Amino acid sequence: MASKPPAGDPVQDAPQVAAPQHAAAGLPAIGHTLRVAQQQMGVGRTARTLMKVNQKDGFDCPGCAWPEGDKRHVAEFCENGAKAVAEEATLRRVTPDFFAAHPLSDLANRSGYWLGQQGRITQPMYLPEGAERYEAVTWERAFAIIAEELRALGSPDEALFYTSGRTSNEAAFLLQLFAREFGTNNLPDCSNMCHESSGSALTETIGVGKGSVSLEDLHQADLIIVAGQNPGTNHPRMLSALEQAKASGAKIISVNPLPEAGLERFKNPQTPRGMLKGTALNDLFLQIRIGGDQALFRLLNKLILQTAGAVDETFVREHTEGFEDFAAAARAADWDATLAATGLGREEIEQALRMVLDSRRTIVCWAMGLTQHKHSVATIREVVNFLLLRGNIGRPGAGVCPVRGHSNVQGDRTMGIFERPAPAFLDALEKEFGFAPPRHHGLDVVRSIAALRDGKAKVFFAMGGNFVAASPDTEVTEAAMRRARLTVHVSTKLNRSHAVTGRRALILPTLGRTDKDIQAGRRQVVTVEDSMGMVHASRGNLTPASPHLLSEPAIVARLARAVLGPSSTTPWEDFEKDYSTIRDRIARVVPGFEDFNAKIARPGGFTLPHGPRDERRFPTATGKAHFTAAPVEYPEVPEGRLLLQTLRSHDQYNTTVYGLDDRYRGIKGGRRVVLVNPDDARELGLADGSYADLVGEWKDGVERRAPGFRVVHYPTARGCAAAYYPETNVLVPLDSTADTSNTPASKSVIVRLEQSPTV
Ligand SMILES: Nc1nc2c(c(=O)[nH]1)N[C@H]1C(S)=C(S)[C@@H](COP(=O)(O)OP(=O)(O)OC[C@H]3O[C@@H](n4cnc5c(=O)[nH]c(N)nc54)[C@H](O)[C@@H]3O)O[C@H]1N2
Ligand SMILES: Nc1nc2c(c(=O)[nH]1)N[C@H]1C(S)=C(S)[C@@H](COP(=O)(O)OP(=O)(O)OC[C@H]3O[C@@H](n4cnc5c(=O)[nH]c(N)nc54)[C@H](O)[C@@H]3O)O[C@H]1N2
Ligand SMILES: [Mo]
Repeated sequence: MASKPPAGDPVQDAPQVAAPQHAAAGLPAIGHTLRVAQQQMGVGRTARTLMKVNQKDGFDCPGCAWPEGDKRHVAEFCENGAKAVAEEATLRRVTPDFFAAHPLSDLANRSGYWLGQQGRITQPMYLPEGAERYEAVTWERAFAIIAEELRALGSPDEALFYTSGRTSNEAAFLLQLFAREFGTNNLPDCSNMCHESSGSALTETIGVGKGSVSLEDLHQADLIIVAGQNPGTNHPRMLSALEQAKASGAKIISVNPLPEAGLERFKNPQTPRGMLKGTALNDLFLQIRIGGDQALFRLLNKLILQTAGAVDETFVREHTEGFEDFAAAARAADWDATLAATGLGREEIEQALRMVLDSRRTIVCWAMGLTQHKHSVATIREVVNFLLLRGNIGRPGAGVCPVRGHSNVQGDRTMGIFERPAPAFLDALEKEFGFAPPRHHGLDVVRSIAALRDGKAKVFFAMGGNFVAASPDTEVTEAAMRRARLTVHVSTKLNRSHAVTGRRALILPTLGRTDKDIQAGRRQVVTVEDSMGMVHASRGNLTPASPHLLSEPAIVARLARAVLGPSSTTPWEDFEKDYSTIRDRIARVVPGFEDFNAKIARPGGFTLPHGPRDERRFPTATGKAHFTAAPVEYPEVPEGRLLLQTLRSHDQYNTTVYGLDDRYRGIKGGRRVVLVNPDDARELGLADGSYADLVGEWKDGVERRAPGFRVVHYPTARGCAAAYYPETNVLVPLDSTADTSNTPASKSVIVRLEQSPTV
């Protein structure tokens, strides 16, 4: 039997601390996986479900966007993928009785962990203006309420349509189509807080905002640099790829302020050797200061330029431009300034340089450690400079590898979920559907919050996610959300965004990836795109949590009919009945999807074209890849302050908290911890085990405080600290964002630590 959700709340946050671990996966991970899964799903459902994860006839794991290889294991999932599946396939239920027992004021006082543990939502729920409680509502009435509020707006641009990256290609395509037919490009998405900096930097420099490597490339590389990423927790299946690369002789450099266990040693649960000893992954660990990466890559570039024969001159001449300006900037890089920015030693950088020069095929992988800083776009452009210099793009074993987060975040963008759509995309939409899409840009996440705050946006509709908890500046965001006339969430599980609402609110419960989706008597499939541009089908196999759930495509189709009425000539009803008719339209609108339905019938799906990867064709304005020369920046931290990064524990999926442990980092039973270098802690007079308030310091002078964090002396880089998100989002100022991409700078928050009474 599956266990009951936790009864009490607020959750007792009483962290216990042990020494961090030095290896990831292995036997403990398997035991943990099965325990978590059975608690939520029971034994039979656990077996049935886990056997279908990432199989060619199964469903795509709702965890991360790491791709599957062509040869699949019987168990093609990881510990954290299994947790993601268990959260969704849980037998626990949130019914109208639950909402009758828990008024809004009660829900607003619960932790995100408690809310998530209550189970799957079973019926559409409505919170009328001034009401204390959500009440059950029919789908017809729910759509009528949304239609009424949308039609009452002064302009379509007063509505916001948010997407979180689990949404299928089919649902995403319909949502952007509906929003644009309604008349707005206000399509903020989780990408705005995630890999937007990667998209911006890559589009500017190589012409495509996506990664250029495949799994085979990783297996063939001589050198893989993993910068600002914790794959042991967030992309565990990537460790198998790194292991395989090492077996063929690759070297790995990890660049990180924290020594992450997964990068130290990997115990592959699928091989006997892996279970016993495991493989050491890191050949060199560069323990960089937060935000020092641009300076590091700039200096490496200077050193490459100074080495005879190190530059791939043919590639630079034939395929790039901007080399002279870049080279001048790189030559000006200075050892002392770099050592100060990075906190690294000269010998370490020289060792890295030798490894770079010894490698004929180099890949750089990165995630949030590079994308969530003020100078993130400039940092990633410098990574591109680094790869271009030695021709490491568009040939086997080499390239850029931004490792995406949500399982279909890359696909959602391909489908047109973007507040700044390319004119060519809108042209194609106009030609196919015969209406004139709005041409002016819409609002991203940060600008959407400002618009709500300023009363310029009035209806907020979310296709998944947990906007209120995932966004920066929690107090500002929550106050902004409360000003909305209507907030609507299409959700599988309860979260904070259902408790912090506009004047009226709706919760629309939907099918998840694991659920069987039947429309007009026929089983439907949806499709997703992984981090490496592979598109494939996903088929859920579980009986849905309740007969009242609608699929995401069905919700958008019915909403569109309710709002647009007979004036829309789009065949919304057909789309709902048969998703292959949506794919026929995608095939005509989005390049690379020709013969979409035929291509996904092939097991494993197909790979989207990528000019730089496939033929060194760079679709920039000039047809060449661009070297760039931004000034080097790094965060300047005043005396007595620390630079805080807000990151994930091993037991969470973004704002969904699976449990209160962070096994690899030695933390148990609590999340309010702040990891501080022991030398910094001593200088600041903070004993291990004492408690401190984290107080943000930002130019607006507003005090942002996160109280009661247990200080943990931890081997992070000097001057740096780390604490979990979303508890620390209260500290991230809304206007502290990356240049160009406008991504919240949630990895560089200047804080002071104030002793707080022991809690
Ligand atoms: N189990 C699980 N899987 C997930 C998620 C999850 O929450 N749980 N989330 C998904 C999503 S949406 C995403 S975007 C990804 C996130 O995947 P990650 O980016 O791995 O996630 P974070 O926990 O934010 O870790 C950031 C890493 O960057 C390092 N870092 C921080 N600042 C710097 C810096 O300035 N320089 C360098 N070089 N390193 C730095 C941190 O120490 C940490 O190792 O994972 C996806 N997969
Ligand atoms: N401080 C700080 N803030 C951050 C980050 C950080 O590192 N630090 N990371 C940022 C990043 S990288 C990201 S991607 C964002 C994440 O932001 P979001 O994507 O908005 O947040 P999630 O926590 O992933 O959303 C979880 C909710 O999605 C719903 N859900 C789950 N599955 C489905 C489904 O199949 N369909 C539907 N309709 N709903 C579903 C459930 O109701 C669940 O409660 O957070 C960002 N915020
Ligand atoms: Mo993300």
